Amino acid sequence: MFVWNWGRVLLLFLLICSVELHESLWPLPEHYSSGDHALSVDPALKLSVAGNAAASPILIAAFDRYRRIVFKHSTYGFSFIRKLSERFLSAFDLDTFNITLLSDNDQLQLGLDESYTLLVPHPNHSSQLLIQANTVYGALRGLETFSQLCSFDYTTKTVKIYKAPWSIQDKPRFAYRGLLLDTSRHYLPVNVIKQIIESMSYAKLNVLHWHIIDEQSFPLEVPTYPNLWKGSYSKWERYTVEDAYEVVNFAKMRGINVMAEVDVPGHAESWGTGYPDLWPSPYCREPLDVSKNFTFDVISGILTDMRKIFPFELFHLGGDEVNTDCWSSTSHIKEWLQNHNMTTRDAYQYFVLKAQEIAVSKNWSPVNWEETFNTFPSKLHPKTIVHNWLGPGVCPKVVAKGFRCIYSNQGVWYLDHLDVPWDQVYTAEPLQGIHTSSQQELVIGGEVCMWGETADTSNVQQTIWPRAAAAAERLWSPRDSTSQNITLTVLPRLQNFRCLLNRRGVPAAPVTNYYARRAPI
Ligand code: CP6
Repeated sequence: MFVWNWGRVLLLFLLICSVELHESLWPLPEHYSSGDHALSVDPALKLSVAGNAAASPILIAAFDRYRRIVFKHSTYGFSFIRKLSERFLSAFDLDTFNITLLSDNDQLQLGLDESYTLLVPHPNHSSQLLIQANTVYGALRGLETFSQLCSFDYTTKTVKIYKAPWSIQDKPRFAYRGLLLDTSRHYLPVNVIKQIIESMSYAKLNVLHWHIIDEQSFPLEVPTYPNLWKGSYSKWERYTVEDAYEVVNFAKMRGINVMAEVDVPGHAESWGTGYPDLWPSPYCREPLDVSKNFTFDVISGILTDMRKIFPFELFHLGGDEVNTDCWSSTSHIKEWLQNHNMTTRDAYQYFVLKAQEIAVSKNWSPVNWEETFNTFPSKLHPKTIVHNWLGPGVCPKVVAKGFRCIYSNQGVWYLDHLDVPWDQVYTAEPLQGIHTSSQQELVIGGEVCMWGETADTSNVQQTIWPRAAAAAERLWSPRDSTSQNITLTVLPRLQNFRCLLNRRGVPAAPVTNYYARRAPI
């Protein structure tokens, strides 16, 4: 009995210490090695950029952000004597950050090169940190990793990197690492969206899927059809075109793409507040009226206006949960179906394909929820990316047909499902059931979904975090880097990342297992 107790105490002690001693990186890099030296970092750390993008504003702004994060506790200049001695005795081990960019291409696109090498030297060898990356976005990922190596030493009041020298070679496992935000069920102010984008960059997520509009509200300004945003909850709960630009640019500065969604033909009731002709009838308001050219004129107008705001090559057209009862029960649509010799299922296909053509004509690759594939798999435009959500089964079928796929299995990656514990989020596998490498390559990644019915400004960030981070590591780190006994190998590191989010001002919730079992120690 006593022996067992002491064993448990010792185990607990080791666990607590391991939080301190274990690598604290999240998500885990592809390759890394470390040593056993501690280095101090100069708060006046100089940025020295070599290569093709000597004055990249994205890099310079990022360096400034990370400087603020790393040197939050800086006491540099605290005393005149100390300042003098630091100046002349060069009291810090690391004084320069050398960043080399091999290309000056700062186009944000799917599959862009986010790889980087980060070197923290041996103290006797150099006083320079080093990042080498092919693009500025790779350098941003490297700066995030660097910031996670730094910690404040409260005894010496300096920022230190432990376990130097570090050699880190890293790149993402998947090109698409997304988070869905729903601003239709609850409006989210622009500042809150920005905070979430900022926090995504800490976990190396790189796509914000902005589910802007749905049946409940239409918050976005569309200049071509200015009555559409009459479907907003109020005139304060709206996004101007300028707001949307600001979100996209804020995200770009952090290497994050914004993929907008216009979910048709279902999930669009709010459009009819401004243009009631879009409803089958005032009494039956969904899906959008398939029989009118006006419906497709409006979609075309929305996409024309949105094309100017959203440069990302993917555009989400929804297509999920379409209940066609209003089509078969509204007389003018029923007549139209008969004249065109169409069933409601044919009309659903007709609608989705027509919307796809509009998106493709604007040089977008269309993304659709999986029902479109499940209903007419051979008819979809070849550029289509199918977005999974109904359980884990569809991506194997999608890639077997040669389409690309995004994994979002609602059983594990719907963040509004509060009863899903972190370890189930973590162990979800986008490539489950897909065995050939040519088919695996068609899974471009995955996305966690923060649906807005039960989340608004008051709780959205603590619902996203920390579980979105579990998915972020699944999408970034090598498949088998951390597969065994995740309670011992992963949980302390996730708890550490959750605390890092809190330290940076992100209200991430504690890592609990919610209503499910607690993780055994
Ligand atoms: N809204 C839209 C939703 C959902 C989907 N599309 C949804 C469905 C089921 C659950 C959670 C969310 N709220 N437009 C499905 C893709 Cl459990």
